[in-house]
Amino acid sequence: MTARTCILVGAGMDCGKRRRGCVMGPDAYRTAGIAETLAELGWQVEDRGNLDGPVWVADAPAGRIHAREETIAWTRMLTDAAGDAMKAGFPVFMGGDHALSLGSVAGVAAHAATLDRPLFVLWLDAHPDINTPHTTTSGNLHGTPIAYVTGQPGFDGFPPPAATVPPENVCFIGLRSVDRPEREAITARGMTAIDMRQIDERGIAAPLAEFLGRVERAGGMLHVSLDVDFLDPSIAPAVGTTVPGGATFREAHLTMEMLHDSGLVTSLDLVELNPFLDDRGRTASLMVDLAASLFGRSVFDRPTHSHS
Ligand code: HAR
Ligand code: MN
Ligand code: MN
Ligand code: MN
Repeated sequence: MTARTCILVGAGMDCGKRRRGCVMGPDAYRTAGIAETLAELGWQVEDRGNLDGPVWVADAPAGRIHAREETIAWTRMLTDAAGDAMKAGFPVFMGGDHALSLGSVAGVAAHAATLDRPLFVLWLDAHPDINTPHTTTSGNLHGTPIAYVTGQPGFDGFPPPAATVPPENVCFIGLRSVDRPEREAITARGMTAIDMRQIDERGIAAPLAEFLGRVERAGGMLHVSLDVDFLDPSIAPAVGTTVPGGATFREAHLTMEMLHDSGLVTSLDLVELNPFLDDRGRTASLMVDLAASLFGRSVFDRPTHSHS
């Protein structure tokens, strides 16, 4: 059997918010050994290097949305790169801040549409990132990718996504910082939202297994977007938007292990790592270890598809 191919795509996008440093993310993952780690797990690894972001583009006129033009340029580039990478294997988008998911998910959705398969998105994050350019109070576009990829209005000037993700195919896990318009959008659109209280009460495995069962019954593809702030800041300090009360080390690994066993995941974002804020590389290393769990690292072999 030939090894499956994992495509590393570096995208040091740093314009989705004001605080800088995510530009260093892709190289921090490489320094933490992401390619070697996945290769040891039996994957063929192809590192496509870092996308050349746009040369800085001025917003004219400067508006309340931060770096709108630069984000539009990155979104076009990432949409194309994601479509290409999906044809070649299992892409890992190494960010970069979460605004990269406007493009990564749009490109993955377009690819799924060509295969006539439904796309599901698992959003592992303290935040649902479902503001639109109209509802955002910060003006930071890293808080908007879910609105863009589900086809919400307000993204004037952005390329209209070739295919959108049905809102009911999105599952958030780890929520603990949600703006009022975001809460209203989640409820109105019937999206699955597992907040930290539910994880406290039910554990993380039960709600995740329910969602994976839905993906499987639909014959879906699954894109996973892992924001560093999904994790508790005590284990993952290298992010500009820490929120206390996040996923523990074992909750995060169990999530990745179950995702591996499901066999459903077809693409992954690793986003919001800001190496400038890290403590001797521990957050970068933890993110690589979590990717390893998703790509098959386990203490003992287990039967796959354990959720069904
Ligand atoms: N909801 C807030 C806003 O729109 C904060 C968004 C922060 N997002 C991230 N990524 N850090 O999840 O500005
Ligand atoms: Mn996010
Ligand atoms: Mn977040
Ligand atoms: Mn199964």
